[in-house]
Amino acid sequence: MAASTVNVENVTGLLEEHFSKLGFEVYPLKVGWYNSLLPANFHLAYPDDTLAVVVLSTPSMFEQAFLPFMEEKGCQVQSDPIDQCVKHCVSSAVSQCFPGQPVDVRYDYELLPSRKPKFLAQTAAHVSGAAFYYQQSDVTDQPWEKKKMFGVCVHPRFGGWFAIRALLVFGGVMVGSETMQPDPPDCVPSREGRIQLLEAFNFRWQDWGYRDIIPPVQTYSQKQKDYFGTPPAQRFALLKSWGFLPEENNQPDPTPDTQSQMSGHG
Ligand code: B12
Repeated sequence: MAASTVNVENVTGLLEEHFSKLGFEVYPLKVGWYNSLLPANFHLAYPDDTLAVVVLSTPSMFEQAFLPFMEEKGCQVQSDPIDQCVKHCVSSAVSQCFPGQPVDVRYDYELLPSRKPKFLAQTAAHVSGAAFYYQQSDVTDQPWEKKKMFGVCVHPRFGGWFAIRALLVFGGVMVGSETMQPDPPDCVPSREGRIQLLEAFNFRWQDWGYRDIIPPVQTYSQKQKDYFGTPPAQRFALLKSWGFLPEENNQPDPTPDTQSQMSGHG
């Protein structure tokens, strides 16, 4: 597609068409909406009106994209299989939908040399209107004294049963100034609900209760729960037991501390 004909509607339209059968959702945003909330060291170095698109995985990504990916490419997978699958899906979408066009693709698991994430997934999801980002500061009269509580996004349809996978920045594609920033649906409006959400996410995230803070239209299948419930280091063994990887497949090298905690974000 020629750069001059590219606009927000056809970028999101093409991506939606490509991704809809793979269990991903896409939401457009302006770089300026994102940068205006962040300190300079997190800014995306593009003009404020530049188009970006945040990509989420929904519960059906596992069956619609991941299992078929493992079936086809499983033998070649060396690092985190979900990350590799997402990368494969996003890079094929970009090269098929926008051949020859420069698109800056950033994945949730990628770090800058400074060890900071390449983009803040939750802030991007919030400003695109995809999922409200509930932070400590959204609770009045906080009960936690000085403790730092990590924030969590809630999707209006999937609750916590989704992940934020990538940000695509379309340098040179500008969003019209008439486009208003959408407010994400505030699905957890009460103080009590927000306390419950943040405590479940920070203290009991392993039991996944935070994901059901609102009734979701769909959750992860039992197979997907088994996968994400398995520690990352043991997932290759689980995939082998499902018949995906050849017995002789080498395990990847153990990853350094923060990386190994972060990989396998489901
Ligand atoms: C590092 C990281 C971790 C670290 C540290 C956690 C943290 N939040 O810092 C560790 C390893 C502990 C971790 C753990 C988990 N993580 Co984690 N993690 C990340 C990662 C890679 C970066 C987060 C980060 O460093 N943020 C930096 C801090 C400074 O950002 P911040 O607190 O949001 O602060 C900014 C905002 O406040 C903003 N801001 C200021 N004012 C305003 C106003 C508004 C309105 C807004 C919107 C923003 C805003 O400015 C601040 C920066 O200056 C993200 C993916 C990504 N690329 O973003 C996933 C991510 C946050 N993790 C995620 C998950 C699910 C988990 C786990 C449950 C693990 C799992 N297996 O799934 C656990 C649970 C957390 C816990 N209880 O400990 C999900 C959260 C999904 C969601 N629904 O929100 C993410 C988004 C990954 C994903 N692919 O979806 N994680």
